[in-house]
Amino acid sequence: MPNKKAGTEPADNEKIKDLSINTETADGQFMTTNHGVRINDDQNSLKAGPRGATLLEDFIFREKMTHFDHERIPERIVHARGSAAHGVFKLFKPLGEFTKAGFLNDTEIETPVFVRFSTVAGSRGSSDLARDVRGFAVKFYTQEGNFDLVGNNMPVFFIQDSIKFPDVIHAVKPEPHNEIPQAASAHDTFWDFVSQNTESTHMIMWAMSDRALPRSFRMMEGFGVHTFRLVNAEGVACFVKFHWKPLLGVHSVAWDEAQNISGKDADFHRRDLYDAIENGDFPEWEFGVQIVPEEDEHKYEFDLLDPTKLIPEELVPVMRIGKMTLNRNPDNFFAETEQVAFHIGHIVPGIDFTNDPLLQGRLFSYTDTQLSRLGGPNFHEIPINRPIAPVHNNQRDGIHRMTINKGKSSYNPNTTGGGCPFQAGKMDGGFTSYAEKIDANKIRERSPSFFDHFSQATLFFNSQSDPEKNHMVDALRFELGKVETEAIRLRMLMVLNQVDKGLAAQVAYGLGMHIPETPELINLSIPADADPLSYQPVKKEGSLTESPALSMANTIKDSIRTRKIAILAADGVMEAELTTVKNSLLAQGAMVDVIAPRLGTITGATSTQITVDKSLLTVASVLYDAVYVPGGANSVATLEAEADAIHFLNEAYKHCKAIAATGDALQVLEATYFAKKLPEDNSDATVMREGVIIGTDAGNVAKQFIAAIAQHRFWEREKPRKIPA
Ligand code: HDD
Repeated sequence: MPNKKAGTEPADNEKIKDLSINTETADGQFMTTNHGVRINDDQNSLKAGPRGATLLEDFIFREKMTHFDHERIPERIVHARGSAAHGVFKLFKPLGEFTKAGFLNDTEIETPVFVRFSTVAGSRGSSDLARDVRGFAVKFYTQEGNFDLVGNNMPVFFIQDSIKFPDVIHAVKPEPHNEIPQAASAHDTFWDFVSQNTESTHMIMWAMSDRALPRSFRMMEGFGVHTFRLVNAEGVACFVKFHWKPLLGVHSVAWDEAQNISGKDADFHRRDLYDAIENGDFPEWEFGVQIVPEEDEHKYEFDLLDPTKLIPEELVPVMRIGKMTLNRNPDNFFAETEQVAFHIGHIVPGIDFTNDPLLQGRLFSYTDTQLSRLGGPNFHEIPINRPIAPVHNNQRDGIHRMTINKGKSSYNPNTTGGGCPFQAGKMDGGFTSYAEKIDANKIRERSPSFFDHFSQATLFFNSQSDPEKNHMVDALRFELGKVETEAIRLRMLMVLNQVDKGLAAQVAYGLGMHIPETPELINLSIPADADPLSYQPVKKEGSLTESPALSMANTIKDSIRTRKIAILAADGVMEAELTTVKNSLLAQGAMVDVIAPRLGTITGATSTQITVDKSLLTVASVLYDAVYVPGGANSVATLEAEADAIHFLNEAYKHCKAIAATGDALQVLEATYFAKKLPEDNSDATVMREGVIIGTDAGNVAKQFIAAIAQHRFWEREKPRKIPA
């Protein structure tokens, strides 16, 4: 079946619908057993008299209960907590020079996609806001079969060889004796592992950065991590790294905020994705590639096959070639989000693997895990996993087989089935592996080109803005502060000292510790009898000391689309001010909630009834990007005396969000802890300082407020003007 052409209704994996039943439109249908027998009462079990024992004969009860008892399947061993959406991928720059993959050549087709975002360490029911890597897995249903890009929101990984994967995951998961802590790396076993496994150092820098606390899945970058290969129609190959660039920019929340959100709304990211799609604010990413010609394989001071290294965008720019739009929420969480099975080995002709030892091991793990998670070898028949390309082969039977293969031929070669299915030659689009030349000894060893564990960790740290660096220091103080074994903390300080002496010193200060005078180089990959210095990277031409692309401070900050803004109001609010600011925000695509001490409506100063969206009790400032307080004597008096409203504002200030007030609402701000940090100029002019906007002209305030929200956060006020909240 061809992919849908642009201009028709959103492309879709139509086969998903084959078995679907819409409970909302199944009007007039009788309730039945799973075998089609109409049920006349499913609320009372069959009993020996109204007060008697339940009878074993009750097949209606037994069937309902048995199905229920088996409703849960094992959660994913990692990435258990996830949220997903359907969408489309549209190419705008054909890549024929580099790959023959059809979906990367034809700008006319819309390729359906299904994307699942996730955290890594937590269980299915854990909070979205854990400090963690985020999974970013994309299934492209291309005409030539499914291509799964199973990536993360960070471009590197903790380990270089997948044989270590069980170790790093055991270390980060809750400790086995007491199953504590949930969805958190801040504990002994994780840092014990990391401090002895210095190849993790670069990834640790990312995990301790704000990237680990996304504001939204819609505001995260995605990375394929490994270096893959592209192969063109002539059989010429090049190396490639895949990127997703969010059109809303890359934004994060503060750590204190993240912890609060986990309590106030553990589904914050899931809800955000779902709501945005329901509102028609379809999340969008551009798809990018970094191409490295084969002959440049050894040009860089890092090894392209080493998954703990990135290719700085300043060295190899990201070429944007297409756009992905997520435009439909799943109909059923279990059927789609839970049962989707991604696999790094699902590739299509024109894309191929490299010898990255992390990638190679993943090729085994993904099918293996689905066998136990989804119960057998036929998980490709689950609707969400079915390709839109036709499937014909001689695989048969097994648990949960859905396909009914007709005829007697299930082997190749055959004449009983007319020789079908035929193997596809090269001209028919048959997949052929890239003919890489291999001539090697079998060994269990790491290439010395993988031994530099610190240069890019330092590059990442150096590339951050001051607030981002401060957050990393705080994150490390927090995480290591939770580590109970002093020797582990000490070892980590020695590791950090090799990344940046200032960073290590600041973390050490927070921990009340000293870094040993002569830190040893801990690097278990280097042979024990070798001189560590002999494994330091040789600086090559073009080596960088900073990569601005790595800092979120340099992200796009030009829009407030889909940002959530709170308006605090009570009876007596000045409707004109509220409406002016609210309408200006809505016109820019923001989402606005009027929040009052109670639900229902409030009565404005000129008696208008204003609908209240949320009560102060059910929300918190951590669930919003900015807050505005309109004037009006009674409203101001109520809010001034309302502890939850003052707390709301204090928290918004503490988390560096934009805050606006018009007219006499300045009085409400004066009841906060940050009052004395407000601009002194109290004249009619609209004043904006570090994201706090005060003025009498609601139109002017709205304009400046919008500019401030687009900046996302005013991190520069965080350290010098810290307040309690
Ligand atoms: Fe993995 C799931 C991403 C290394 C083994 N992985 C999984 C998911 C993502 C990633 C996004 C969730 C897919 C979904 O939403 O269903 N994994 C990565 C990245 C890695 C990585 C970016 C490094 C570059 N993974 C990795 C290694 C192994 C695994 C080295 C084992 C050798 N990953 C798995 C798994 C999972 C998985 C156990 C659990 C559930 C699943 O596969 O379907 O097989």
